Amino acid sequence: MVKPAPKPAATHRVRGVCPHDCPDTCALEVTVSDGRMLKVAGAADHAPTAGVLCTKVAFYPERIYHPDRLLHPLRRVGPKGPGARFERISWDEALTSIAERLRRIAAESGAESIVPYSYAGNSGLLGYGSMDRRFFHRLGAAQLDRTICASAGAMGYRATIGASIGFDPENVVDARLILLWGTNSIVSNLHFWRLVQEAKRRGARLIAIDPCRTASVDKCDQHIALLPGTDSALALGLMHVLIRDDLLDHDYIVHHTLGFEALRERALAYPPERVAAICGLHTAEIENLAHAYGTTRPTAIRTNYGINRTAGGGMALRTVSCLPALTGAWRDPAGGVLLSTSGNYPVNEAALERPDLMPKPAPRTINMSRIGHDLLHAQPPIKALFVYNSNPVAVAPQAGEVVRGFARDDLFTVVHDLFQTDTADYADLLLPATSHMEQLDIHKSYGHLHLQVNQPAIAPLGEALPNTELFRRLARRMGFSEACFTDSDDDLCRQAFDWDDPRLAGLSWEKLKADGHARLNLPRGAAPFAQGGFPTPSGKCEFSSDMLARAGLDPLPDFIAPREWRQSALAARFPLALITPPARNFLNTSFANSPRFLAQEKSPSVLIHPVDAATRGITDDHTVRIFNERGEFHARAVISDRVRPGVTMATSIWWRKLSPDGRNCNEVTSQELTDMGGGATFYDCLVEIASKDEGPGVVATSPA
Ligand SMILES: Nc1nc2c(c(=O)[nH]1)N[C@H]1C(S)=C(S)[C@@H](COP(=O)(O)OP(=O)(O)OC[C@H]3O[C@@H](n4cnc5c(=O)[nH]c(N)nc54)[C@H](O)[C@@H]3O)O[C@H]1N2
Ligand SMILES: Nc1nc2c(c(=O)[nH]1)N[C@H]1C(S)=C(S)[C@@H](COP(=O)(O)OP(=O)(O)OC[C@H]3O[C@@H](n4cnc5c(=O)[nH]c(N)nc54)[C@H](O)[C@@H]3O)O[C@H]1N2
Ligand code: SF4
Ligand SMILES: [Mo]
Repeated sequence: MVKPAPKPAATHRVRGVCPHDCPDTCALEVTVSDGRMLKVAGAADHAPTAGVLCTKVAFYPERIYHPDRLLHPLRRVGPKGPGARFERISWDEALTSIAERLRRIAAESGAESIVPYSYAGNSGLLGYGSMDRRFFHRLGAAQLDRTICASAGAMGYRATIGASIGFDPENVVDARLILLWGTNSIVSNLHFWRLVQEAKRRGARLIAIDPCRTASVDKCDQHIALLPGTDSALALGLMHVLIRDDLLDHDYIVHHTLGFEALRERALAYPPERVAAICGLHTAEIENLAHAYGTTRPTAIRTNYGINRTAGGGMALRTVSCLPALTGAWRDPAGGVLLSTSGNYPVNEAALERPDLMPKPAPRTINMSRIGHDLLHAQPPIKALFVYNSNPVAVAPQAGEVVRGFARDDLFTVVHDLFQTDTADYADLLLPATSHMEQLDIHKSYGHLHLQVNQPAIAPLGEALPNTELFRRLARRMGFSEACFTDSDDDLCRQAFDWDDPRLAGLSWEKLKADGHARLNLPRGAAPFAQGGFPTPSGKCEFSSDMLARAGLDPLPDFIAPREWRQSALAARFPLALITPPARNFLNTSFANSPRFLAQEKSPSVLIHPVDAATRGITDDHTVRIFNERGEFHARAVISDRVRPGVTMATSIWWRKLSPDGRNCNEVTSQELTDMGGGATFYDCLVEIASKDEGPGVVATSPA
């Protein structure tokens, strides 16, 4: 008798959302069979995703079922740091010992000596900040100022435009001129790039403004390779020419802007010759760019956070975002500027995070971009650190100090993650986190205008818990009896938005849950500020800002030079400007422990211009030392004219322990802050590079 062939296991599809800190917020279709995730595809019915994923997430089952996933709570045995060993414990033991330690530390040193440390490793509204915030607020822990990425640019942009709102990215296909200003879209905003390509097919001209000739720049019509941190000078130079040659929309300026006369005076102090010298450009590049910008319609500027990582990062976004109001580019649906779309969503943060649970007066605030410094020097001292959604030992600036801070024997550290990251090596207790495939969440986006629901596709692996459930359980252990600590994830999703807001008309949590995604109720093909109506205090585009004046800052746009260049003695010793933007195959440190993507990126590398390499005797593909007063890391030299002389570029963010020298680029970055928003200044970093004389560069060790 012939045995019947085994029936193929039934498969089904679950709707998910990519949780990574990426503007695209793709809608996922997860194929599941027998409780196991088989594959992930981009949802075809979600316009921004259009059925396409980046390569990182297209191989998502490899991340979810990575052999190194943490599956059980662990307690460290032996010393902190690389090579740390852990033993398995039960959740009951883990929660009991965390609750005991936190209670004791709060009693002895005050709850303010406990610091939560999290960022956007999970960008869902529940995963990013909900039950965790309630927990730390109720505990009276220090507040965390989440400045590591976007706070400077967001504040500069808000001072001008009023909120993180710009042109609707879907409209960009109709632009005639697109400025890609400090954004490598192919790497970090792939789905916007698709729209830019469509615009190009329809005849748009693309101009990239970037110190490096990136993969995206290769596909543009023109490249303006300015020096890093000089964007506001370039924008002022463009304004100068627009004003001098009267390429202005006077009617728009009169009705919809504030402070033009003062801006005019400021811009007239930035003639193209002066700007060319600051930016390292030719005068003609500035003149021609201004003329193209002032005479083409529609004109769109896509900018990103790459330009907010030097001392004047806030001013950079502020100054660039003044441009469309001068030429009236906002009148066109495909015109204006876009930094982020996140300000379009009526998120109910107060309901999600419950700041009302905080004691009064409110506990102190710790700036996450200075965690190294504060672990070593804050007063009163930090006694406990609770890390989730972030990998500070690898991502925070001036890693030497960060590592010394984390290594403190008297510091109690809890880390909740999917993997044993560089940070996890310093944990007293290491807790397993579920992936997004294993939990419910609701999403806004910072690169499009849709709301989305992430449904759990599979059961939690091992004993992993979502952030929400971890803090729900901890709250119970701590005896927090407020009703909000029993809210389910479904309750939290319902609380996440103000459903009565007109932008959500016709939507409810139930309907969104059934449909999977929906566009905000904003008119399609519209221009947000065609008739003015900026969400600023004056309702106008504010060339002059009272908000900034009140904060003791210059109310007008200006050029703020990178901090380290201003110090000529420093610049003489460390003459190269290092920028460390995202690598294509990593997402910050996520995916940087994947054998597939490590193989793609090969090894930490640094781009050096042939002239700079020759004067230093550096040969291609050999290991070099990149160093300054803060520290040193090693990378493979790639000699290339993709960077200009004086500028070097090393893509980020490698895990330290998976790098040949056990360090990464944040050894040399600085903990100084930006002009606005207390932001990190990763790209305000002077270094020197020397040959390491070790033969060809070493390829990174693969974890699996
Ligand atoms: N593949 C991938 N995608 C990512 C990330 C990742 O790590 N990998 N990270 C995500 C995160 S957290 C963020 S915040 C976003 C956005 O992250 P951003 O940091 O904005 O990254 P990019 O859009 O790549 O833009 C950086 C570009 O700006 C250029 N640049 C650097 N300094 C300057 C400057 O002073 N002026 C100008 N004009 N250009 C400059 C760099 O050369 C680079 O090409 O990307 C997200 N997407
Ligand atoms: N030199 C240099 N440094 C930089 C940058 C740069 O351009 N150059 N970029 C900066 C920027 S823009 C950013 S945003 C930061 C990013 O820094 P991080 O936010 O630290 O980076 P990620 O790798 O996105 O996420 C960190 C961790 O969150 C974990 N995680 C994911 N989902 C969950 C979850 O649901 N629960 C828990 N508990 N953990 C989860 C991941 O496994 C990962 O280990 O780095 C900054 N550092
Ligand atoms: S990382 Fe970005 S492009 Fe890739 S799937 Fe996620 S949202 Fe989409
Ligand atoms: Mo970021």
